[in-house]
Parts: sequence; C-alpha cells; structure tokens
Amino acid sequence: MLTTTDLRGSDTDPRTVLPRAAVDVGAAAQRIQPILDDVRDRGLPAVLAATQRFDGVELSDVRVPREHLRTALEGLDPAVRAALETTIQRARAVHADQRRQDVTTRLAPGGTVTERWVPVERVGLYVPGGLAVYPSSVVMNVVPAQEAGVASLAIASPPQRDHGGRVHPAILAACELLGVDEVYSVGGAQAVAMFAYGIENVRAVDMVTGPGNIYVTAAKRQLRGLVGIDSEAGPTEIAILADRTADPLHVAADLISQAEHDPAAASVLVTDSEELLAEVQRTLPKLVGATKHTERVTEALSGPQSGAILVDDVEHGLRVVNAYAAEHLEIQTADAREMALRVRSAGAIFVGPYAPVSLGDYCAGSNHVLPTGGCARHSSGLSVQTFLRGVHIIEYDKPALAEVAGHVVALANAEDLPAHGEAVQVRFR
Ligand code: HSO
Ligand code: ZN
Repeated sequence: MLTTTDLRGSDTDPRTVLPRAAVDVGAAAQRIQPILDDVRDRGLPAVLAATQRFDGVELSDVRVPREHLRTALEGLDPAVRAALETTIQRARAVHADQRRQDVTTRLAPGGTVTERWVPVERVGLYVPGGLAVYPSSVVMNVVPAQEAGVASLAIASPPQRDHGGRVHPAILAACELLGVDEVYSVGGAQAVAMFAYGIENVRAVDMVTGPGNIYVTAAKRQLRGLVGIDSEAGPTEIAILADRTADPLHVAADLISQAEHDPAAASVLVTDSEELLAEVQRTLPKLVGATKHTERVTEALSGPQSGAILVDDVEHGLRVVNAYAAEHLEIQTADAREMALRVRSAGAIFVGPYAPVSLGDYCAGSNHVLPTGGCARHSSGLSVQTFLRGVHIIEYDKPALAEVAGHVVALANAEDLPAHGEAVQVRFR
C-alpha cells in the first residue's frame, strides 16, 4: 500500500523521495484581496455580505449570544465533555510550565539589561468549520494564549447551514469550557479581515492565530504585519522511525490515524527491517478496509507524499527523519528514548510503543498545532512563547555608561553617525 523506496547504501535526500504538496497561497491571496479591502472600508455590512455569499447564511449580527454557548455545552455528550476537560487540564499543566521568568543580566555594577516577557494584548483565533470541526484544536490554541496571559481573546468560526446558521455546537461548547465568551459566527478571509481591521463592535486584534483553508491562510499572509500571525498549517504528517522491535500493528494503525485527516496527509515509515516493512504492508489493507474513512486514507497512503523508506540501520534512519523534519515523529526502536534525544528536526517526538500521535492530538498535554511541510527545521509548534513578546529594559547609571562611552563614540564615528556619539559625550561635559 505504501510505495517503498530503498535508500540502503545511498545518501539521497528523503525530501526528493517524499515531496510535500505544493499549495498556491499566492493565487488565493489575489482572489481574497477584494474581500479584505471591502471589510476594511465598509466594516460589518461587508462581513455580512461575504457571509451570505460564501456560507449561504443571512445574519444581522456576528456576535454569538452567551446563551448559545451555554446551551451548546449543555447539549454536549457527557463523555466528550469529560474528555475535553481532561484535555484542557493536561494542556494547562504543560503550558503553565512554559511561562518564562524575566531575566536580568548585570553587565557592570550599575548597568543591567532585563528581558521582560509581555503577553500580546488581544488575540483573534480562527476555528475552521466545514469537514474539520475540531474542538480539540480550540483547546490547543486557546490554552497557550490564556497561560501566556493574553487579556482579550476572541474566536471566529463560520456559521454552519446545517446548524441553523450557527457556529458548530462542539466549538461553542469548547469555548464555554475554556471560559471564552467573545465568539463570532464569521468564517473565511472576512473573519481574518474583521479581526485585523476591526469593525463596528469588534475591536481590532494584535494577532490572528489558528488553522484554516487556503483563503484563511492567504488572508493571514496578506494582513501579516498589521497583525501578528502563527505559522501556516499544511496537511498533517506522521513519520515513524521503527526497527524490528516495533509492533507492525501499532505502526500500521498510527500511519492510518493521520492519513484520516486529509487525502493530502503524509504517512511515512522509515525502517531498517524488511521484515517489519513486509508485516506493515500486509496489515495496512486490512485496517484501511475496516476504517471509516477508507477512501481518504487510501488516497493519502498511496499519494507521492507518503511511503516507506528502507534504510541501512537506525543511524541512517535518524539522518533521514532529521532531513524530512516531520510534523509528528514516532520513534519505535529498541532504544527509543536515546534516539529521540538525537532527533534535531521534528514538530513533536513520540517515544516508544505507548505514545501514539493520537495521544498527542488529544490528551498528552502537549500541543497539537505543529510545524508542517518541513518547517520543523526552523519553527516550533504553538506554545505560550507564541503569545509573548520579549522586551529589553536597559538601565545604566553614569559610571556604567562611562565604561563604554568611548566604544559607543568609536562605533558611531565608524558608521558616520557622529550625533550618536555626541548623545553620549554630552552627558559627561
Ligand atoms: N493531528 C492534527 C490535530 C488533530 N487531530 C485534531 C485530531 N484532531 C494535527 O496535528
Ligand atoms: Zn490528528
């Protein structure tokens, strides 16, 4: 089911073997620009017009009344509520520990630099509707913002025709559990524009986060700078580094689990064991046939972005997974923990037989908003840090300034900026 590439005895870059899906955000940006401009110029009427056009829902206001949040939570399946509560509690525990201490460095007896961490003031979070309604993703976006100390948090999600023109009840229920009460039934590029520019009764935000379709992504890209944004989410990915000690059933089930998201999802097995590979290949069709989203999974597993890679040994496998830089990496080898410590590039690393990616998607406490498309080579997943700004506070007294005054003057003159030097010298005359 997985196309196998034999990299034994070769140093081929796995990125050439497993191409990531190319998405043309630039073209989408051109198409949505008029919507952004319209929302900027006309505010609410433009948002309502776009909502009618793209969501087929006629609204007179975009704010979701508080009682809709409460009734959504009341209607939530108790098992799902209990699960979400655990997800929230574990994510809070992990993210609370990410909070940074301000650090003061003393450079001289009277000279210090303090790095102060200041939360972003107001954040707008986009939550997709449509096929992918993920209350767990609401948790993964809201919890780090709250733990960072973001004072004002608003959520936008498209109104759903099948739910009487309301935001999906599972999303509303998650908002209620998280204590977020500012929710708007707006989707697409118009939601991002509403947050970035502000409209009647909706104050502009400082940052927009959250995944969305290509138009949402394009809107975020266009409005970046006016607002901060998180990184762009591409199709989900799982890579598994496994040796002959791995359980083929676990490996097959985990490959399928992420393929379930999207026909463009990537499922990659990297192994030095022909035996394990053969067993996984035998197991996959049975599991795929029995799973609910057979078609989607089949398409994902047989796409060019998915496959199995045979390597010389686990060391070679490590080089391969580092170069690939998967969003999720599972290590199922004899010495999984030691191997995990040596991974340089992955969004999140799942160690050993009892830490499947599904655990991380919901209940591990870790964040599931992670860098895709190889971005793990330079970026991290969503965290408290995403919502903090580091501000340097510089405090020097006269003797401390005197100590470096000559250096400031020398550098200022070297850069032909003598007024810079003068601003120091004037203090000593
Ligand atoms: N695996 C997805 C997150 C998710 N899974 C949400 C289930 N619900 C991207 O990390
Ligand atoms: Zn998932």
